[in-house]
Amino acid sequence: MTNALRGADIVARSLERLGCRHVFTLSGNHIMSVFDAALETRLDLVHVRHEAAAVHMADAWGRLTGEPGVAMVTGGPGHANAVGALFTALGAESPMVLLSGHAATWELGRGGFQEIRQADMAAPVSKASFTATSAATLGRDIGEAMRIATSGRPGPVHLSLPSDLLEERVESNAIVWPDARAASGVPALAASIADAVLAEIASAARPVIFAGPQLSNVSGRALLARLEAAAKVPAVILESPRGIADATLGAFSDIVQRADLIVLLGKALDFTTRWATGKGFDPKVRVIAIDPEGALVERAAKEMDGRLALGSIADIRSAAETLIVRAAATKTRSDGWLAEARAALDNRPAAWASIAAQTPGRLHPAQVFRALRPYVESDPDTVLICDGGEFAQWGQSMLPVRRRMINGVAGSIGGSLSFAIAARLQEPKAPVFAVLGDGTIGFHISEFETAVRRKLPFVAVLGNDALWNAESQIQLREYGKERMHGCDLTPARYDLVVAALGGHGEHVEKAADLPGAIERALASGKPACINVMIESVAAPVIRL
Ligand SMILES: Cc1ncc(C[n+]2csc(CCOP(=O)(O)OP(=O)(O)O)c2C)c(N)n1
Ligand SMILES: [Mg+2]
Repeated sequence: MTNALRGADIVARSLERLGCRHVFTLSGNHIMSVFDAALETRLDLVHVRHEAAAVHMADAWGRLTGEPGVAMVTGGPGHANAVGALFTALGAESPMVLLSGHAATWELGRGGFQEIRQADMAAPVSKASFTATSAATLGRDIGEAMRIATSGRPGPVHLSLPSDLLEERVESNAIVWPDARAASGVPALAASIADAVLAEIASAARPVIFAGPQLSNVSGRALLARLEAAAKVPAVILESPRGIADATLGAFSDIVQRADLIVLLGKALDFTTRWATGKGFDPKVRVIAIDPEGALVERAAKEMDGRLALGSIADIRSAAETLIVRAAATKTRSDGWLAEARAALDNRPAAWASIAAQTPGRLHPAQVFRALRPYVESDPDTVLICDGGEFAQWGQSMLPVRRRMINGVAGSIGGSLSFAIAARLQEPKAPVFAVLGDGTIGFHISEFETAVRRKLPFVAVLGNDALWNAESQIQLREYGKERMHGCDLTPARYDLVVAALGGHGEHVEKAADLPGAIERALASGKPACINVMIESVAAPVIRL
């Protein structure tokens, strides 16, 4: 067996062949053979403090680069910890692969160490979830997982790797390496259908385009901007659980209410779109659904009950390109409607420019983000991450950026510190800001140790109101002031925690002190946390 490789070597080398550079991981018995095999490759193991953080990092890598991020965790409890974070990646339509160690095949059904039905467990939060069955085909399995993660609507894929297959030796001529040229299988938008879509747009008075989260990265936004300019149709990404009412979209609800045609470009007709019915919509509004998944086109047809003008299964990016090319040949619309929509999108209440806290020693979130804005705008490549409840939504709507990651359609809080670490691995120079709440920082504060160890600086701007405010606001609204409980926290000094972990900490109670704190945090070259004491105010509402 001279040319034989371990299954673990096949895994590591397949990842390398497929262009993977960083593996976000946390060690464990089932995967130590892959750690060992990685020594013979250029793979960089970024090891973290909780398996969910590894998944969040792979998710962020996928969102930022469009290449599948890779997380690797151990079996049983490691896998269980990782699974929750897949929900976030699924909502964000992020291409990523979770590789989980797994009890040996010969142990299965016999009460093996950390044995659990891992593929079943991850299935509802993955595009595909499966377990490798032979050492020789591990490479093909990894290639297939990567292909599924990136094709059609991108998303997370889980693959479990039984430990005995990782240890098994396979002769080199029996190894099935990944096929990097495997096709995505999702069709392009036919020219005739593109023309039919453009004809519908031409005959509509007030059309809008809703794009899905998969277009929320820099290249997706640029593509959508080109489509908007070519078709003269306002095009927005619905990536927040607040959907059309996300304050990032200003007063766009007013535009949607008047729309007579909605083109869903890879956007599921779901709660974020309010299913295009009810008082926020013209009862006669028609919908076009272009989606990589037939089931979602069918769902749109059913939901719209006769008002689906057209449905087509197609790859979204190539569909947008086809529409741009063919729009050049159709008669141009006047600029009026698009100009109106852009004005609505830019709408921000005038009061935001001067609003200030009423409580001494506390800042209003708007004060925080007015101070942060010049630093965010100092570089076109700045990465902004918004995570948590009310505070972060102020940042989301007040800070214009090209590169941003938010909790996403999943509405799951806690990923931001991991997102920031992955962003810094990808972005060598521009500032990386994570804006988050004091409740949210608790999920993964230990990742500051990862960032310190790996020398990956970013600045976390923490709005500390000693409260899970978003939920507290629900209690206030729904049950009354006297029934608010179970959401209080202490005004803990998270900046001191970060300093103790080797990072840079700042504590701010006055607006005038914020610019200095931001500058010192950036200049420290360390992962930093600015603990800003804020007033508990509700998230910004521009339109309901
Ligand atoms: C994983 C997860 N757990 C719980 C929630 C519910 N939730 C949404 S926002 C929020 C409060 C966040 O508190 P904090 O980070 O302090 O931000 P604040 O609202 O106070 O600004 C909670 C508990 C959620 N969306 N996701
Ligand atoms: Mg809070």
